[in-house]
Amino acid sequence: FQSTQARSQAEPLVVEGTSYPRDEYTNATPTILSKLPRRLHLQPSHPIGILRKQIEAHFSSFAHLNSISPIVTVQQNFDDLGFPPDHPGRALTDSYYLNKQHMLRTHTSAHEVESFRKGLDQFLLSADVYRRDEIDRSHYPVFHQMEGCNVVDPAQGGIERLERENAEMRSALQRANIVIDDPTGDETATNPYQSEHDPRVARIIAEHLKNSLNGLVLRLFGPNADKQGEPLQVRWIEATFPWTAPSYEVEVLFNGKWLEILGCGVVRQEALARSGVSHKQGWAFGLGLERIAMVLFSIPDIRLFWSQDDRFLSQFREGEISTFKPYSKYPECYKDLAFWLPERAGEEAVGKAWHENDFMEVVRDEAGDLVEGVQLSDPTNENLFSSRLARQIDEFTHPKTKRQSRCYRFTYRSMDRSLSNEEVNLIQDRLVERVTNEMQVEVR
Ligand code: FA5
Ligand code: MG
Repeated sequence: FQSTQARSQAEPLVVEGTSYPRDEYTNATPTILSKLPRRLHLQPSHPIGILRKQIEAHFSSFAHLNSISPIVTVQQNFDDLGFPPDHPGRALTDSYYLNKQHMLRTHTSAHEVESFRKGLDQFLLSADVYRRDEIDRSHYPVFHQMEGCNVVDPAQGGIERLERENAEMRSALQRANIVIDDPTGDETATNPYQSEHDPRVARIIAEHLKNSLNGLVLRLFGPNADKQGEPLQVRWIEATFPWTAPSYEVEVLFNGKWLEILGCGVVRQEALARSGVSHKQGWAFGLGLERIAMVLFSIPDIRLFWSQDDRFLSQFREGEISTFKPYSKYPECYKDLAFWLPERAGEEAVGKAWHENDFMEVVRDEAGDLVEGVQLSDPTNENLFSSRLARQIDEFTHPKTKRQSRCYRFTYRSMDRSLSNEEVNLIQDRLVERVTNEMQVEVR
């Protein structure tokens, strides 16, 4: 953005007492940086803190790390984990950078290598993570993840220990009211064991990972399944992460919907070697705390986690999973905005000049949590809002000039109070001004 560049040579960015010289990568906004001190996962009677403690109780023999700064190097977040240089996650449109070297972590895996290097073998690490994204009821640019890692030294009887624990966990799961659909079973052509692993050992580690996580899912979701007398349903899906092989995702059926709760896998020996512990082997997972908390506490909107309204906060008690009772919803207010995208020579240039996430960032910066959703819309057909189909209609290209037009509908609503039309107009006016000045679009 021009405004960021204009400031670039001036004062450095000061975050949590450290200063970071700005450069062409700097894209972390004040709105985003204002979330850093909140530390929701450390609050004992906040749903995110309550859920964290429940999972820690399940992995009680693990070390529990909870106060690691969200500012990491690009090396920690991507390079150490083997992300290729052209991985889309690295793009300025997807991640928040303080500068070329420093960023807000996009996942808790950013701390795996340094933790292994410190000699940590079994640990849970919970933290706030930051990603540039769309705006809706289940996406927010800050959320919380928990990393879980378990590595052992085969020369110290580590594999035999995993085998003993597998036998215990297997029989506990057999007695439980759970149906596990796992077509990922042994290695497959598309999800193979690592070539440097003995297949017997790789199988033991993968089974230990699966038993541990099936047990966790049972502990978190099981009581709800019991109430209805129906078994809890879990399914395992093949996945890919640059630092694990084989890799999986886990989904849980809850209220008739499959919910993706985590990604995981057997840690690649390259990552362990980078940590100076190439003699160890083991597994890692990363789960999303909001996704699980929304379901367990019946919280309908991800923005509520950030509410400081007593009607939200007073509903939760340390150590208790309770059902959230929505308080009166304040009325919503719609605003439409249509504009032409900047004109560029080639199509490639257009793609580079305009990215929707940049637009969303300006929206978040001006409207903060008052905006509930922003959707491409067709002003002539109300029913198309929030549908992916709407994109085809609302990305209109002028047949002669080839200019592209966009129409967005903004839904404004406060979680805590009634918004006046004047207040919303003021926000919308500022927003239009910034979009016009900074993104070279022409409002229609
Ligand atoms: C990861 O972030 C990997 N670091 C997970 C991992 C760890 C893999 C260790 C292997 C070993 P992913 O981007 O899929 O993967 O996110 C993991 C979980 O975070 C998801 O399953 C989901 O529960 C949660 N999550 C991801 N994006 C969002 C979002 N925008 N809002 C809320 N939760 C999210
Ligand atoms: Mg995923």
